[in-house]
This record gives sequence, C-alpha cells and structure tokens, in this order.
Amino acid sequence: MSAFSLESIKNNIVPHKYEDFVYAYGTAGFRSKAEVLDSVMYIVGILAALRSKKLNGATIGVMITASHNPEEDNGVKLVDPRGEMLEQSWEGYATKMANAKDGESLVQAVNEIISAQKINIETPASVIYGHDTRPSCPDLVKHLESGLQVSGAQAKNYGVLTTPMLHYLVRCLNTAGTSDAYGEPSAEGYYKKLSDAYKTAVKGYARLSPLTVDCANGVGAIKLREFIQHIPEEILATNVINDQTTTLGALNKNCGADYVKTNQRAPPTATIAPGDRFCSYDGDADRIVYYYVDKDNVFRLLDGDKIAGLAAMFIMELVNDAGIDSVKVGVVQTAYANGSSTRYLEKVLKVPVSCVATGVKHLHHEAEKYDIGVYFEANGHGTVLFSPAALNTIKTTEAKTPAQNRALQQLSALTELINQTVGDAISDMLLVETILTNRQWSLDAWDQAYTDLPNRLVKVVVADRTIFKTTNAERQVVEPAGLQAEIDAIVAKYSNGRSFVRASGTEDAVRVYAEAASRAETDELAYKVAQAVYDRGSGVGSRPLL
Ligand code: G16
Repeated sequence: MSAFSLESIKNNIVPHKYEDFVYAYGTAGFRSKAEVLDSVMYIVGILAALRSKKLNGATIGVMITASHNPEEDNGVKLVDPRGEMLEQSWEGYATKMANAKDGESLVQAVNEIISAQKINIETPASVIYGHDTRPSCPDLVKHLESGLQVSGAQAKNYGVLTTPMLHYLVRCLNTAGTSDAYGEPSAEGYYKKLSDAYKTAVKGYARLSPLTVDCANGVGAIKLREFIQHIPEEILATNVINDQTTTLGALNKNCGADYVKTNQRAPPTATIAPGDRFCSYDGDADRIVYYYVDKDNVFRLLDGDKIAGLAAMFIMELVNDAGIDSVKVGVVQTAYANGSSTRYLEKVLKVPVSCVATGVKHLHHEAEKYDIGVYFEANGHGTVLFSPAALNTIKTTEAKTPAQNRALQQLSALTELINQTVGDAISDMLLVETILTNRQWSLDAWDQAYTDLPNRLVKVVVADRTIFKTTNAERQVVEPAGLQAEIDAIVAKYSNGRSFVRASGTEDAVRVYAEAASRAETDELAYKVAQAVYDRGSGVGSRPLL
C-alpha cells in the first residue's frame, strides 16, 4: 500500500476517451457505454478513498455494474458505510472529478474536496469493491485499482457479486464488533443470515410449488445457485432459467425484470402455464418482479407496487398481532406507482404513503422516517427498513400469548431476512415467499388485492435529455416550457388518465409513463405524450407511433 499522493494522482490520470463527453453521477452513479468509463473508474478509486478518509477510515464500497442496462454498458457507484447510497452532497464532487480532463484540473478538484470537507489525508482509507458479470468489468477494475493505489487506500476485491451483496458487506464490515453488528462480512455470512431467517419464517407451513427464477443471464444466477445450497428443497424449491452468464450478448437480452416490467410479458425463453410461479431478477440482482398466467393464459404481472402492498399488509398484521401498535408502518413510492396501488395502500390498508423522485437513494431516505418503512419502485427495486426503535421494540416486547409470541418471532425473522441496506432480489424473493407460504397463497390469490390500471412506458430519444426538468416528485415537467400544459390537455381526454415525463438517469432517453381506464386508451395516451416530448425536445430518429 502506498501513501496518498497528489503527484501520483496527477501523473497516473487515465485520459478521457472522447474530448467532449460529459460525465454525470446520476440515478445510480455513473452509467454509460463501457468504453468511455476507464477514466471514471480511476477517479472513483480516488473519490472512494477520500470519502473513507472523511469518515475516519470507515469502509466504503464500490460496485461496478450497469444493472438492467445492455451488456455493452457499464457503470459504477459508491456505497456509504451503512450500506446506503453515497451521500448526495458528494455526487457533485464525483461529477466534477470525472470531468477533469488533465492531471492539473483533477488535482485541483481533489484539493477542493479536501479543503471543503476538511479531510485529513493522513487518515487511513478502506475500500472494498465488486462487479457484475459484464465482459468489460475486468479492465475497468484495473483502472479503479489504479485510483485506489495512488490514494493509498487499503482495498479488497470481492470479485463477482450482486450489487446488494456488496451493500451488505460494507455494512457488516463497518458494524463488526458493535451492538449493531449486521452479520458476517462474507458471501457465506450473507447466505447463512438469509437462509436461517427464512427457515424460521416458514416453519410449520407447507412448502409452495417450485418457483422459476429468470436471472437475466446475470450474476443473480451464480449467487442464487450458491444461496440455495443453504436451504433444503423441502423448504424452498427453485428452478433457475436464463443463467448464461458467459454467453456474449445474453445479459438482460429479452429477459430479466426490466424486460418483463417494460414489455409486460414473460421472457420468450420461459414456458409458462396456468398455476406456474415465475419471477425475474435484473442484471445485478437488485430488482425482482413476479408473474403468472391466469386460467385463460393471460399474462399477469406482480411488480414492485404489488410487492409493497403484500409486504405492508403482512407487516401491519404482524405489528397488530404482536401488540406493538406504537410501531408505525409507512410506504414510499414514486410517480411510476400504479394509481390502483396507491389507492389500495391508502384506502384499504390505511397506511401513510409518500411519493418521491425516482432512485433508490430518494426512497431509502424517505423510508427512514417511518418506524417500519416499506419502499418499492414499480420496477421491482425496494426493501423494508426497520428503525432502531422498531428493532428494539420487537426485541424487548414480552409476549403474553402464544399468538403474540409467534408474531414477534416472525417480525424478528423478517428483520434478518430483509436486506435493509438496499433492494435485493434474493432477499425480496424470500420476503414474498415467506408471506405467500404463511398465507398458503397462489400468485393469483396475491393478485386479488387490487387490479392495476393499464399502464405503459415509452422511451423517447431526444437531442439533449438534460433540458427536461421536473418538479413535484417528477410528476410535472417544468422545462421545456409549455410541455406540461400540453400533457395536461392530452390527459384530460382520458378517463382515469395520468401521465408524466422525466429524463432517465441511467439511459440516454426521456421516459414517458401513462395509465388510463383501458388498454387502448393507455396506449393512445402514452404515444400522444411521447409525440409531444419528441416535438418539444428535438426528438432523434423517427417520431413515436402507436
Ligand atoms: C436504477 C436505480 C433505480 C431506478 C432505475 C431507473 O436501477 O437504482 O432506482 O428506478 O435505475 O432509473 P432511470 O429511470 O433514471 O433510468 P438499476 O436497477 O438500473 O440500478
């Protein structure tokens, strides 16, 4: 390990691939075509070391992944000490460093951070990192390592990991030996924690029929296979599909959670019949959606909204049965949440619901405001957070009846089974399976909670997506001027119509969401709004047509 050296930082700078490419730390860190990321990896190594130094040497995580994006993309994000996303105020530093084109300006950006954050560069730095199965990862890792090296960070490579496993490891390392210890900082520790909790949570109930898991040809296939070694088949039966992690071009291609959610259909590789149970992970296994076909072979999606409803319902009942009504449950959604799901949560479950901007970091922070905060994006990204006070109540309440005792035990198992650092496909799958097993519900029974309004997502490519500015948790567009009034006028023509547009933080596109009373109306609404976006945003390629 070498020492932090501004001279080395300057001399080892990795040149930018294209002079005019502008980098931005977005919804989930830096994301773009892998070929432009060498220089970014180098500066992320330095930034991670600075972040660790700022936090007195706490371990910082770096994950190299582009998650649901195509295989040729890649990305990188930083994980803060408790396993949460990088503190937002540091995103600007990341962007500034990434856009420094020569050694001098990079050193200047680094010096600005050191002085603004009053960092003592003598403080040791600790960083761990991992990556998904993308072919571009090994080269990108080398550039990251070079950045860590010039910053004198103590670094450890955990190799191929799911994103949520990296978040878990960071939290474990930083809480080891404290009363808050999160678990054993290893893949084995993660598997054991989750599998032990699952065995407790389903004890005494008959196992459900096998669950087919589409792993998007990504890292989830490798890690799920390792994980299920820890649970006997009599307790959980899974069948892994789309596990071609070494086939070039296969990652996220016509499979995975994003494909299923966006296209509202099963992957073509899945043979699905009435009564079958399916779910899909995304490329780095931090999202999950469930689905089935009904008796008429019609595809039915159980997305993040449905998972939030199921989790909130179950947890609220357990809180009630445990007699700990002082523990308040809340749900956090984004504008993408189906209108029916919000109505179900507010009117049927009578649970408070907040709406925030897209991005797990926004949902996570909002969920921390509740004793038990359930947060899910409609795309299947989410988890449940238990506040320290809620954990303490669950741990210390003395049961007066066997039913109360059982509810407390179940809640306690959930606190172990749920990855509280970030959305986690494996952990969320166990949460859903726990609830369905406790209820002995089929996917169809779960789906009865409410009926989704038909909805549609359309991507529009425009000359410059950054001109699209939104407000009110992304539900209204402020710029380009006049676009919101046009959307309002279009929406007014459809019963139960709702639509909004926002620039993606992970892809070069503007996203259009629409929902309405019928499928035909929804599709028409989505395309009319997409055309308005294309016209006012200098659309690229052909104008969207239904
Ligand atoms: C990331 C974020 C999610 C977000 C998704 C799409 O997911 O972590 O919070 O919903 O991107 O974001 P956008 O609409 O801005 O492109 P993932 O699974 O790709 O990491």
